[in-house]
Amino acid sequence: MPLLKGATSLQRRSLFWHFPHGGPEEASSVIRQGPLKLIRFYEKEDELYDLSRDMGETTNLIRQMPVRARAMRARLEKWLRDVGAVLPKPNPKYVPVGMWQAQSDCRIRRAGGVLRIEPTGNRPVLVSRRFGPVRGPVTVKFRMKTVGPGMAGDETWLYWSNDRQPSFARQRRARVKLVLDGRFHEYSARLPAQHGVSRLRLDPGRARQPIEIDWIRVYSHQRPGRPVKAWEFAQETNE
Ligand SMILES: [Ca+2]
Repeated sequence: MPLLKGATSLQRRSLFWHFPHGGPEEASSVIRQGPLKLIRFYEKEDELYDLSRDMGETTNLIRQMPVRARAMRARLEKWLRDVGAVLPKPNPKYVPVGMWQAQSDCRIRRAGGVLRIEPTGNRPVLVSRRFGPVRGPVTVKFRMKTVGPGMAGDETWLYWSNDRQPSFARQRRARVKLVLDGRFHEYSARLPAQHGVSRLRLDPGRARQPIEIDWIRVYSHQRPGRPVKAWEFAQETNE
């Protein structure tokens, strides 16, 4: 606790954690100041929570409180330097694409504002990286284009997992019937996620031609209207 012996008595007391493990995806460092908890992830955007109102860490305040978040991030960086923390090394083979990864039978990339899934086998599967948990039930909407009849399976499966149930299993999935006309359509799936959602898996269906996803948005039934999580695939750059 290097802070406790410091003479900066006017400085707000901070607590720190550092988790350099679990792969670059999960590695994080944490600073807590009063009710505020900032999580610095090493391969995705920081998250900020007010634990006095949000013990479940469902509402990321990083955009509402940018000044405070920057100050906490700077304080955390200083602490990591002071203690000589070992930081996770980026894996050069790991190329995040809008926070989604190909898990099997496909390659994915961003192109022209969409996530393009190029099947390399019969059962393409992609998974999101972990995100701040969203309380269930949720509705996931996505805009997707698949190829014509005869060329693709006519259903997509959406799986969810959470910290209590980290694996993807048949008990935690929803089926979406597809329109196979080679055009974009909006689809919607209700996930009765009792213990929340912190990761998604999408099995877009059997296809020999590329499938395109324009966006994926997650809506909490507790706060309908605006998505609580969204991937727009708008930028060509990696995260
Ligand atoms: Ca898009």
